[in-house]
Amino acid sequence: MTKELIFTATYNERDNIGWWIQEVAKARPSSDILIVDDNSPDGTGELISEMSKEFPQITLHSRVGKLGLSSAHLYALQYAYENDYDVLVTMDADGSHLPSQIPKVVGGLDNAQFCIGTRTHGGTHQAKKSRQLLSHGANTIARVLLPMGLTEYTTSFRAFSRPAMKAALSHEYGFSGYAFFIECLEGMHQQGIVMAERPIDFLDRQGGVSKIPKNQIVVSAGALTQMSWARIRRRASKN
Ligand SMILES: Nc1nc2c(ncn2[C@@H]2O[C@H](COP(=O)(O)OP(=O)(O)O)[C@@H](O)[C@H]2O)c(=O)[nH]1
Ligand SMILES: [Mg+2]
Repeated sequence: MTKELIFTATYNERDNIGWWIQEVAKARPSSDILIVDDNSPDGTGELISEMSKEFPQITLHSRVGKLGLSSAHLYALQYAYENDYDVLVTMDADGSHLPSQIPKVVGGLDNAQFCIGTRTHGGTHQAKKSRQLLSHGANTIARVLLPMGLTEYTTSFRAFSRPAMKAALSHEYGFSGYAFFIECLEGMHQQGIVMAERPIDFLDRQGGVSKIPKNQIVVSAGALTQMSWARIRRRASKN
């Protein structure tokens, strides 16, 4: 039987995490759940601890403070790899990603080693217009600067097989924040990981507010340019 781990990171998600846990348990009753909480001041960690009595499949990793999303995702990759999980699913806990669509994203691993949920090609982007424009812009630039056969680069709704986990972990990261999610793809692409996409619906967060600093948009644009240059330099040094 496939050993699967569903992961999310939380910072002040008390309004959403109860729903998320229940929906994940409904969609994937025999999968384990890992949550990395950064000592959320709103008591998200306490609520998760309380709910883990009803849902023993939950492992809560509480960190001392807000250490950021990229280090939480790297922790999950390491945890899944070291604990012999066959599949790792990563997603947001705020209601933007639907746990009912986990089977769809994992289904992409039938013919690939990694699958990302896409908001185009049959997927939908139902968040507010400004956010739709932002991710459309970022993904269009990424397709041009870092082509790898994907339409989606930025969403964190992803499924990793073991070879994909290993490849993502062995990459040396230079960026954090949103750029980390693009760099993770670039790292796997460089190592020849076969990638697929499956359509997903992306909704506005249910409750609470976004924690990603707005300057991440500029940082990510710079990161994309640097990754693209690095590709060109690698190609030139091979010839
Ligand atoms: N552990 C942890 N989780 C975080 C941090 N920043 C964001 N998150 C979580 O990561 C997910 C995505 O963050 P969100 O604020 O919704 O970003 P946005 O959707 O890009 O606006 C949510 O589940 C957040 O609770 C962080 O610094 N640490
Ligand atoms: Mg969000």
